[in-house]
Amino acid sequence: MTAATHYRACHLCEAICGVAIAVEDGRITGIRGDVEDPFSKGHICPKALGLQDVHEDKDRLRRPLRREGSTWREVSWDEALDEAAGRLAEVQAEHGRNAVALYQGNPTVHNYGALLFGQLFAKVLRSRSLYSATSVDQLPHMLASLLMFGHQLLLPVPDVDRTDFFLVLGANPVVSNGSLMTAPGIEARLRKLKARGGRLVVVDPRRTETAALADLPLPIRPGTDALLLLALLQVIHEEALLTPGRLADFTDGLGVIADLVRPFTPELVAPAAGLAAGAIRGLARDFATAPRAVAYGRVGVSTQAFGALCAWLINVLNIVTGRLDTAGGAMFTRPAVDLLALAGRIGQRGHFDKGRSRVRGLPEFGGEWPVATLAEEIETPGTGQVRALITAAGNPVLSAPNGARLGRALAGLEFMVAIDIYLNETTRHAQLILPPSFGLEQDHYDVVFHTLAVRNTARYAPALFPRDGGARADWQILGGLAARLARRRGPKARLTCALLNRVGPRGVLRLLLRLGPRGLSLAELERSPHGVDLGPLEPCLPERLFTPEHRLRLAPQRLLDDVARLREGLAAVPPALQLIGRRELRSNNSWMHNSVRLTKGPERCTLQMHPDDATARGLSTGQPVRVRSRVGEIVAPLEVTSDMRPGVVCLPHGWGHRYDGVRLGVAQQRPGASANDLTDDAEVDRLCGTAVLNGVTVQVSGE
Ligand SMILES: Nc1nc2c(c(=O)[nH]1)N[C@H]1C(S)=C(S)[C@@H](COP(=O)(O)OP(=O)(O)OC[C@H]3O[C@@H](n4cnc5c(=O)[nH]c(N)nc54)[C@H](O)[C@@H]3O)O[C@H]1N2
Ligand SMILES: Nc1nc2c(c(=O)[nH]1)N[C@H]1C(S)=C(S)[C@@H](COP(=O)(O)OP(=O)(O)OC[C@H]3O[C@@H](n4cnc5c(=O)[nH]c(N)nc54)[C@H](O)[C@@H]3O)O[C@H]1N2
Ligand code: SF4
Ligand SMILES: [Mo]
Repeated sequence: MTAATHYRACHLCEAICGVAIAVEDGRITGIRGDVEDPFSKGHICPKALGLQDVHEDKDRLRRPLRREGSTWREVSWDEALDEAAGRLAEVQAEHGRNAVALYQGNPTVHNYGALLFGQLFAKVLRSRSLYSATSVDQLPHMLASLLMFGHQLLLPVPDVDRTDFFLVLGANPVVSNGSLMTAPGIEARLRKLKARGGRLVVVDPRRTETAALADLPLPIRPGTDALLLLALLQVIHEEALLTPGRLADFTDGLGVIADLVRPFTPELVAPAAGLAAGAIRGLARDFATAPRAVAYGRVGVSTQAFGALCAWLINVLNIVTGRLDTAGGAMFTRPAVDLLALAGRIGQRGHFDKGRSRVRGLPEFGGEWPVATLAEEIETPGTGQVRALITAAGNPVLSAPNGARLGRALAGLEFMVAIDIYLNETTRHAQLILPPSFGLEQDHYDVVFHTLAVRNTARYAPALFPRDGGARADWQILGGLAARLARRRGPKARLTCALLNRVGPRGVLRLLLRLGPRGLSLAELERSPHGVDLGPLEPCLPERLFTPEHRLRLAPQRLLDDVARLREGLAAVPPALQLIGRRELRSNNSWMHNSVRLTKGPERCTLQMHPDDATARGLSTGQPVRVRSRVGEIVAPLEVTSDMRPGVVCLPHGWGHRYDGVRLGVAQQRPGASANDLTDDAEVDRLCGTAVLNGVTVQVSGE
């Protein structure tokens, strides 16, 4: 019998916890937290066990599948890749390059091979029809960084371990384990903040697990955070609490902001935001006068009607109070692989609105269109109509707004290929499914989340298991498709593909580490299986800014202009019920519901509603209720709870495993309903095209 312990970082969420996986005779016998990981110090969440469950899941696909009528046949890798590349090339030859679209989903960013080779594939595809989960997620934060700091990836991270005052808007890190804030064991970090006398304020329409820890929960009306932020800034200006400090030396637009915020008094915004003016005023004073403070916002503020304004104003609040680039404030990392610096050096800093989408005229961001427009791009005839699609690690039927419509659109494609480990709600529409090996069969380095971490660390792990007979990694599939397309493109593309396929992601990583600010070698990391600590975040401005002359742009015109739209909304009568989302600890977007361990217990896909709203409709806990929106309706069991703000109901996303042909035996037994059968693809943040997934108008009645 051979027994060993393998150390790696869990790749399931942004927290990158170190895990210790015990293996005997090629089988996992236990997964626990790696106490020697200098960053996560032994913390894991229940999902870590899901690494084993997904690895061993008999529904997980292991061989390429080709759809033949209503059945699937296993085919060889060469056959599958040749056919996929051939069909994509045909569609492009007949209808133009943009007739083939690519959608890349969330697991891509947790898999450096998929990330690097996804870029290569997109380049060789030469289509402008690119989509990803960014436009249902962090796009507004990236846009704010692009417009203010000159680089879409230069994202500030809240220095939670050193702050005295943590203002959280629209995030639930105790459950999500943090986002755009890699901080394993965040709950313990928040408890430490409080133990050292610090304060936690959580702005959220729901009393979440994070809000439950707060000194001050502020149950805001969905979609009104930008108004709250303007009012906080108004008080700070009116009461002369401005303290930009050394930031003033390289900040443009302080005066513009002073003028902008003047009318937005707490009294003006309080009724719309559903908060007391006194509470807003008090919060502004406390934030501005705390020794160290930081404002931070996530999904609840980015996937709403004014996401870009929120992301911007959070940065503004941090800047005018001198909290940016200072310990305990919002800081930037110096990661061992500094992709953004490398990209910045060759002029790739991101771009916005360099073109408009064909059907609805939504702006591009970073070379991608908002996924809210994908269904209509498939359905609407004309030059540039999308007729074929590649999905890579994405499940947009459950994760994009009006997912049911998107599903119908996918059914009408001429050709679709999915790179995915499951036959699910999205991939069932493909003609070919190319399943990659799962995480434990791949080596791992987090190029993205070390960049967003509250401490500089680095960690590399080799594959735990060999890829079983002939399985391929995401990068090999993407690289294989790219190489086949490249044959039709010309010598330069051919050479690039051949070279990269030869070097592989590991070779690229070795180079990226060497080129990085720490000059690390892969060998050093391999000798440190628990990861290496590279120290706390350190001030780096203005040098790290990518704007001309390294100046902070506090008042970009595009954002200023959008304030008029916000102001119009002030007078609007809010709908009787607004839907928001939630995440829960044992679930990961749409794709971990096939684990018995993670899904057993009480039904999780419930509609939460405040008792007053339930009484008014004669509804009670446990009964199935019908939820309707402009685009669709679902039925879900009701959960009456005073955790909800009156007028707001809450449903998690990622459920709805109800379709024929899906191969998810466990998930299908408790399918739940999809929140994105209610979210509306017509509703986007009009400035940047990000989907409005929170604050959706709905009606609820008994079944
Ligand atoms: N209503 C509502 N909708 C939301 C959100 C919300 O809060 N509310 N959140 C949004 C957010 S933040 C995000 S990031 C998106 C996510 O949107 P998506 O990325 O489209 O969806 P996921 O559910 O993450 O699906 C991941 C897919 O990748 C597959 N997969 C898992 N691991 C691998 C792998 O290693 N390789 C490959 N090739 N495939 C793999 C899974 O089987 C699954 O099909 O959803 C968004 N949608
Ligand atoms: N367990 C688990 N962890 C995850 C995931 C998961 O599915 N499950 N998904 C991962 C992904 S892809 C991401 S992007 C991160 C997301 O990480 P977070 O953003 O921390 O997670 P959410 O739970 O979506 O938090 C959003 C919060 O915004 C609130 N909210 C909704 N509308 C509004 C509003 O208008 N204003 C304000 N102020 N608040 C509002 C919601 O009530 C919710 O509590 O989590 C990651 N981690
Ligand atoms: S918190 Fe995230 S990274 Fe840590 S064990 Fe859970 S899923 Fe994995
Ligand atoms: Mo996300």
